[in-house]
Order: sequence, then C-alpha cells, then structure tokens
Amino acid sequence: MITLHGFSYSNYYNIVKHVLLHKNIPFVEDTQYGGTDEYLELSPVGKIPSLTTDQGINLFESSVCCDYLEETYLDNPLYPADSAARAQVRQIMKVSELYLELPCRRLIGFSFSKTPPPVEVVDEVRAVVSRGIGALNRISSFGPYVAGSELTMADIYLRYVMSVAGPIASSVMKWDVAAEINGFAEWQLLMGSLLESQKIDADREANQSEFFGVIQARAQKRAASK
Ligand SMILES: N[C@@H](CCC(=O)N[C@@H](CS)C(=O)NCC(=O)O)C(=O)O
Repeated sequence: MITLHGFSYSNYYNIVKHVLLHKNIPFVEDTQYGGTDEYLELSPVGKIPSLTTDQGINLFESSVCCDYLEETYLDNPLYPADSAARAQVRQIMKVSELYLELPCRRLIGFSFSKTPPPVEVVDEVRAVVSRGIGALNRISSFGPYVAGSELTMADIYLRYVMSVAGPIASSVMKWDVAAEINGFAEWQLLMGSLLESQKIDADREANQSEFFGVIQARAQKRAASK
C-alpha cells in the first residue's frame, strides 16, 4: 500500500493527502518530521512530504507525488482532458506556489517567533504577493471551482497554499490577502465543505501541538549548542 510520510500540520503534506483522498486511493500515513539522516532516504532534500509507492519506490516533492498519483490512478481525474485547459490549471498552481506560498514562507520564522522582519524583506514579499493576487484575479474563474465547473488540482493547491500564506500575511504584514482575491471567500467555504478537507483540517488540528513541540525542541537544541 502507498505510504505518505510527513505530518498533518504541513500544507504540502496535505496537498498530496487531499489527492489521495479525492481519488479514493488506499494509503497509510507515517508520521515524520524530517531533520534526520534516515529521512533523507525518503526525501533527499529532507522536506515533507514524501511518498512510497506500492512498488516500494520513494518519491519526493509534492507536485511530483501528485503527478504520479494522477497518472497512475485514473479515477476521479484532477486535470481536464483538454491540454490547453490543463495548462490553465497548471498556471493557477504555479502562481499559487511561486507568488503566494514561497514569498510568504520567507516570513514563517517571524510568524512563529512573533518578531518583526526587516522592512526590505516585507517590501519584497509584498511586491511578489501583489503580482500573484493580480494574476489570480485575471486567470481564475471561481465558477464555482478556481478553474471552472470541475474541481481540479488547482483547487487543492490554492487551498493548502492559502492555509499558510494567508495566516502569515495576516500575522506578519497585517494583510488580508484572501480578501483581495475576487470570489475567494465563497470558494473557500465550498472547499471547506468537502469531506476530504474536513478530514485533513481535523487531522491538522490534532497534530498542531505535537508539531509546535518539535519546532520548540529543535530551537532549544540549536540555542544550547551555540
Ligand atoms: N517543494 C517542496 C516543499 C515542501 C516543504 O517546504 N515542506 C516543509 C513542511 S510544510 C518542510 O519540509 N520544511 C522543512 C525544511 O524546509 O527543511 C514540496 O513541494 O514538497
């Protein structure tokens, strides 16, 4: 059976988990927080998530894992059949990750530590995220799903990207990014009503204190070794 390695508080883990649940693919979860040499056997870059296939092959990078699942398990497809429509779905995924998630992630340490980031960093993040919002407002339809009438991989990406980018932008920059994406609020309710989302959100909440315990223990270890 497929094994998904990682932890439920991770939004990247949850992207792959949502795909597994949507496609009704049997899988087991293996809680891993990374940071060890053993974990590099599963993900050579040491990041969460990674996935072991039925054949025992280890895959890492969430988009690679999602593509593997889409190409291997054909039921409940998450991309349109038409290649141009598929490309449009991928554009939304790219914009979400490159222009919302990754810039906001630069502020994640400041969000955890509740310390103010350098102004130059905030300015850089703000500029990139503004581009992302502008692009999403041009390319998303939210009709009712982000790329049209069917749920696609872009919905899954945007949901879990915003589960990190939204709270970071709000706590560190006092910026309500979601409010600037037209149609986002209604779509978020729709996405939140899915059974897959509800399971993932419940698992995420259940993992929260353990995850922050791991983060805290690592910070204490680093401080002690200085
Ligand atoms: N590009 C990676 C990003 C994954 C990622 O950043 N995961 C976080 C957890 S949400 C992580 O492992 N962070 C630890 C680290 O960066 O060392 C993917 O798509 O899988």
